[in-house]
Amino acid sequence: FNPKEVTVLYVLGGPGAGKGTQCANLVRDFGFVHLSAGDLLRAEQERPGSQFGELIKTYIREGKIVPMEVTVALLQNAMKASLEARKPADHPPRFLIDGFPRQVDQAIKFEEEVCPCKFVVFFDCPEDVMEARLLNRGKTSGRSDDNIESIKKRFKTFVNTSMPVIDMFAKDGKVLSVNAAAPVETVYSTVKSEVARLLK
Ligand code: UP5
Ligand code: MG
Repeated sequence: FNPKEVTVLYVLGGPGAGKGTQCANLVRDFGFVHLSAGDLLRAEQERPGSQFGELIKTYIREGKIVPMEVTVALLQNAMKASLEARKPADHPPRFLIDGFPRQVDQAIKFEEEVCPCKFVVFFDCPEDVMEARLLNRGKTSGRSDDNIESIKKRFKTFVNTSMPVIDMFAKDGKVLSVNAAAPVETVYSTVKSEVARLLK
């Protein structure tokens, strides 16, 4: 596909910052297609015959970043499939890439070889708030990484490896930073008005 004809936003933030929750709101109001890299990896892990199933399982439980060849291919396939399924009357193609890129080299590869982003939405949230949310979600989520051991590892990876991605885009003035510790509706009212403004 032609990158000039699609709009991509990266939705970033620590584990449990509320990326998925806020993406659902943006889908409803702006007609984005939501692609969560974590969801795509979990689906690939479950897919019978996947050669990456075991690898993904281990990386997710350990809070480590899956080699980008796997993630970029899953994202690219999902973008292509979504574009092929479009009807002419649909919204112009807009994607929320949720939870990716998580490492500077991934960002550079995606920007150069797939599609540069228009801007980054960064959900900024203190660790104690994220930890409480994830432990609470863990009671029902069935996610293998919603336990205190995995959560601590995810936080470490976020600080050491993923924050530099946000810092890199911030140097180019491409980051919309939102306080994600507030209630869902408060966070979203800021996101909604700022995204509407920045999409223009
Ligand atoms: N909640 C949300 N917002 C709230 C608010 N404002 N107030 C109160 N509660 C709020 O929310 C988490 C929980 O908090 C929910 O219960 C929600 O109701 C509540 P959610 O919207 O799910 O937060 P999100 O930021 O999406 O959290 P998630 O756990 O999905 O973030 P992660 O970044 O940890 O998970 P992801 O699925 O992106 O990745 C998982 C793993 O996959 C990674 O650790 C890694 O191993 C692997 N991965 C890669 O290797 N590469 C990738 O590119 C992507 C993932
Ligand atoms: Mg999520």
